[in-house]
Amino acid sequence: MKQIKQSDFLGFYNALVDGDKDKCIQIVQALLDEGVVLKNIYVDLFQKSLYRIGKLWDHNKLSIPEEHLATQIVESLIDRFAPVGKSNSDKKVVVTCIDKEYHQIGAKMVSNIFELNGWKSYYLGASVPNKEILKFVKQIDPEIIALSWSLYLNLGRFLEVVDHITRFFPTKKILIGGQALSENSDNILKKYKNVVCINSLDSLELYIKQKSV
Ligand code: B12
Repeated sequence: MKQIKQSDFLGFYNALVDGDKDKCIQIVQALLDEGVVLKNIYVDLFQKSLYRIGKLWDHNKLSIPEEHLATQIVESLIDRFAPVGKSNSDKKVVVTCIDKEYHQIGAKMVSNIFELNGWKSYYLGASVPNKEILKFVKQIDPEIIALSWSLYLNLGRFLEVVDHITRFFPTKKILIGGQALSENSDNILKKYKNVVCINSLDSLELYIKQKSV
């Protein structure tokens, strides 16, 4: 699989920090033309850049508007280069962020990875209230509910959603991913036999392929 060179990463990263959307588009298009797959673009270009930008922002080396601009550019690139017409099975997934969780880019990538693998994905984006998630799951009846959890402070709300889905839909799988998982919350989730924690798009793709056969 074709990898992204450090020089391409730096070119993209600098353009992103400068807010140069056109240059970002050109770089992504060129990489896709060279045969780099979308998953690598997501992780080795977008995610890597945003994690760096998060650090700069955290250390007050980047203003809030500059961070927001970079975030908006990345989101627009994900939409611009999204897979289309890939869904070819009756398998369904609902991908969502929980209430008060505004980090939606990871979830958007997850949704697109499902679509690239033929699934019908219902991507709901940021901050969906608990009872609305439950109603929607009842309406759509998906095989999987994928929850994205970035902000550790949302732990209480997050466990409430997991608890309710488990209680009302005990046969459904709940996939969980996002940066808050690394804070030892795997342990908290052990008691839920229907929950699968996944910490990378590579592992997600493997999991989807197993579920698709
Ligand atoms: C952009 C951003 C925002 C934007 C988000 C806008 C948007 N449209 O998404 C805004 C401005 C809203 C925001 C707000 C805040 N943010 Co913020 N934000 C970020 C930033 C810079 C990038 C996030 C991002 O998109 N990363 C790139 C994506 C691709 O990475 P990812 O989310 O990890 O997703 C990958 C994997 O985790 C996985 N994955 C994710 N979800 C799922 C789900 C499943 C099912 C699976 C299988 C996999 C999976 O797949 C993805 C691809 O590999 C990060 C920095 C960072 N380190 O990420 C901080 C960061 C996430 N934010 C943080 C904080 C603290 C906040 C605020 C509290 C700041 C404040 N004081 O107001 C608020 C909270 C808002 C809220 N209630 O949610 C912290 C979170 C710390 C923590 N873990 O608790 C971070 C880490 C910054 C930091 N260094 O401190 N933020």
